[in-house]
Amino acid sequence: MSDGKGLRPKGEKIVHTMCASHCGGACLLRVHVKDGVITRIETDDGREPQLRGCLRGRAYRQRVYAPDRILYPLRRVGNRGEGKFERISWDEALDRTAGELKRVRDTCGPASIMLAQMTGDVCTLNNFGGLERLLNMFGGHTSPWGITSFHAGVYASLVTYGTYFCSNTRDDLPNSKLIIMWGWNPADAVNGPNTCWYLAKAREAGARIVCVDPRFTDSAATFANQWIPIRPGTDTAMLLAMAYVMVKGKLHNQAFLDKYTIGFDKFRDYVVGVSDGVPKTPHWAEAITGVPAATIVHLAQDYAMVKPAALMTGIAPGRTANGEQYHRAAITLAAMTGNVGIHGGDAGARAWESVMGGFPYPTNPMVSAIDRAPNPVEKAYPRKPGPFSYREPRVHFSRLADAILKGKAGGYHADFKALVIAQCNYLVQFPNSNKIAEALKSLEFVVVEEQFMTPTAKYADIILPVATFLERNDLTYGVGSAYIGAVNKVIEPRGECKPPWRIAAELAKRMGIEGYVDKSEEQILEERATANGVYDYRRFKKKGVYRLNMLIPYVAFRKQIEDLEKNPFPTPSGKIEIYSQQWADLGIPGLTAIPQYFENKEGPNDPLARKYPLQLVTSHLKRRALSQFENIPWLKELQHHAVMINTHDAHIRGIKDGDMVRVFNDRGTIDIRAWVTERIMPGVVDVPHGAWYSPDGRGVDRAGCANTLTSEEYSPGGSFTYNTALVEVAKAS
Ligand SMILES: Nc1nc2c(c(=O)[nH]1)N[C@H]1C(S)=C(S)[C@@H](COP(=O)(O)OP(=O)(O)OC[C@H]3O[C@@H](n4cnc5c(=O)[nH]c(N)nc54)[C@H](O)[C@@H]3O)O[C@H]1N2
Ligand SMILES: Nc1nc2c(c(=O)[nH]1)N[C@H]1C(S)=C(S)[C@@H](COP(=O)(O)OP(=O)(O)OC[C@H]3O[C@@H](n4cnc5c(=O)[nH]c(N)nc54)[C@H](O)[C@@H]3O)O[C@H]1N2
Ligand code: SF4
Ligand SMILES: [Mo]
Repeated sequence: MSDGKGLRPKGEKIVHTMCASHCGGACLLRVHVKDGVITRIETDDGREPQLRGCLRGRAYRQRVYAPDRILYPLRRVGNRGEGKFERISWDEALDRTAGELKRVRDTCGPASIMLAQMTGDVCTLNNFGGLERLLNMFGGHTSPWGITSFHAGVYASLVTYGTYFCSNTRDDLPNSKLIIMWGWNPADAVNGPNTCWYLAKAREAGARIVCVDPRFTDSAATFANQWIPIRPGTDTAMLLAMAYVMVKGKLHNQAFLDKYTIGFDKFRDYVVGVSDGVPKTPHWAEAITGVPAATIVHLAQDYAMVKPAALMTGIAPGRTANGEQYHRAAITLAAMTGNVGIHGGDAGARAWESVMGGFPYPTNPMVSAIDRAPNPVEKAYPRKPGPFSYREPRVHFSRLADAILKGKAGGYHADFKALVIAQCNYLVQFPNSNKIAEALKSLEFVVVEEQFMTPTAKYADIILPVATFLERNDLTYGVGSAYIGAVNKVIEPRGECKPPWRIAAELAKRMGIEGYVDKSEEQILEERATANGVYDYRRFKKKGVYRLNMLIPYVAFRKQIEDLEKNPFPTPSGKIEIYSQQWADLGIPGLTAIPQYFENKEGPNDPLARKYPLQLVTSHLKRRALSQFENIPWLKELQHHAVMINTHDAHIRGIKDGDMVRVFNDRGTIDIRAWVTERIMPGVVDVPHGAWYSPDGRGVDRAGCANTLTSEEYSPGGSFTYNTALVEVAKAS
């Protein structure tokens, strides 16, 4: 029955809200509610471009009413990981949590309390910061460092451009004549709400679209004229060879480089081999990347000569062992071709959320409050030098398990006793799940804020039940698009669930913290919204969205390019730093002053490749958002969780499409279905991450969780290396 013209069952109302799911799409949801129950979910059907929700958002009803939803506070009664819990009251759960944290703080010191907090939903209030502030006011804690998604992208952008607000809005894509989707797959891994819409428009307008990716992705299948498969972790080599072609053919934009950049001469010397005797020729790159030299030459020529051109670099190639070099090399090419700061161009830098460049978007009030409640554990330490600045002592997020297991004996600054986990499926989403499971078993106290009995939650002593975004108020924003979304409470929280910020506020009371919050939720949100340009808050809440008034697409660095004198780049030199003195000064091996290629450990030339000959990538799956939605039946029907393996690699291992196979290395073994296909290049396999780790007691993860196989090594700059790992695949016995 249509709902639009009042044709809806009696007593049913439609509430507009913005989907705040972790994919970052921020689409409009029109939620039908009858008698306090969600009956169905539709999406935007208004004017184009619509903020049209995907199947995950439209299936959110199943997430809210899922049978495995955690509705009450729980206390563990079985062993850690066993999943046996009993219901307790909020009073008991909060008292126990506050009591245990106090005990650890008073007996072992606040540094023994670790916080593992992630995104949950892309929201302003119920997001990062709430617990950080709480624990800071409590006496401090150990914070992790490292951004799971785009650490390399952010760091490279900060060093080279002085900011990570580097992207044009997506509505600028149709102005491009050439779009290079480099490890960028917005048709699967949502990258802003209307990205594919604008890619389609660009294609209709005649743009040539090329995809550089080990996989023939849905983005490639839908939009690309050409697919260039490349070995994971070798992108820098191909980018350098493209620079070589441009330099040798004098195709680069020297005037642009002279005016807006520093250090191109040193980069050129490295590229042509003056400084190290190795010219970075297309043949040199072919041997490393697997991309034919002629293909590299053609792409370099096209990128240099077709104007304007957008090098849309994804962040996945940055999640590799030397990921920051890839981002720096890509930015350098964008400068060499003069595509920075113009319509239809792109600065070649990317950090998933930072495409909001230049737009006000509502930051978490708690985060801004953190500066007013600094972490006492970190107070005595100086800020780290360089643009990625934080205070020690911290532990890289991928090493929390190692730190928990080894403590001071392993050179860490404390022995860790308690872990607070919030909006995070730590065991599933972080590298080396088997080791994380071991670490979680060893702790004295683990509290988890959850909506579901995830593998991580099974290791909790106390589980605090969290309301979904359909059961609470908040603000959200679209990646790469100029609007702010109202997250409206559509129904009352189920059971005894509470929004995360409420849980933090109630914990504060039990922990003896005063002044944690001094405003109502509504006050906080209205203030944030109006401070970000929403002039009619009531109307905004009703419509669910506030579109910022933009007459033309936003172009990052337009001001710098139009008038550099008045608007220098926010770098030390005021220019784009192809040569970075900041990195030279840090003296960290791998963070070189100019972009350089380094061969990754766990790459095809590693001796380990004799034992584990296949390179693993771990993509973001269309039907999940990270590990969320994994338990939703409607979505499970849409897509198998399977390892993509090339027909040739499968054939020599006797594997047929649909077979159960074992993917393994020294870190672990998973059972998973095989997807035998030409859509992935030989030598590479893809296990999409997010399956709920489920070890069988004999060392085999039956769920096929990618992080059972990934490495806790991080790149020189601190990027996670989810896409650098070697594995072997065999038929499951
Ligand atoms: N549906 C859906 N959308 C999402 C998410 C989700 O889980 N599901 N997650 C959201 C989040 S939090 C984030 S951070 C973003 C992540 O977005 P991305 O990081 O862009 O997503 P990925 O799928 O990891 O990678 C994109 C492509 O890079 C390729 N790739 C991997 N390694 C390499 C490499 O070394 N070189 C090259 N050239 N290509 C490589 C993969 O094959 C893949 O096709 O997506 C967001 N959107
Ligand atoms: N191998 C591999 N691993 C990866 C990646 C990869 O590319 N490869 N990508 C990484 C990236 S980019 C990211 S961002 C991280 C994400 O890592 P996580 O943020 O840990 O991943 P999520 O699956 O979103 O887990 C959030 C959990 O919090 C719970 N939760 C608690 N409170 C809330 C709430 O208020 N709202 C919601 N919606 N959920 C809540 C959810 O039920 C869910 O279990 O994973 C990283 N892991
Ligand atoms: S694309 Fe993301 S934000 Fe949009 S409806 Fe789907 S899950 Fe929600
Ligand atoms: Mo992410």
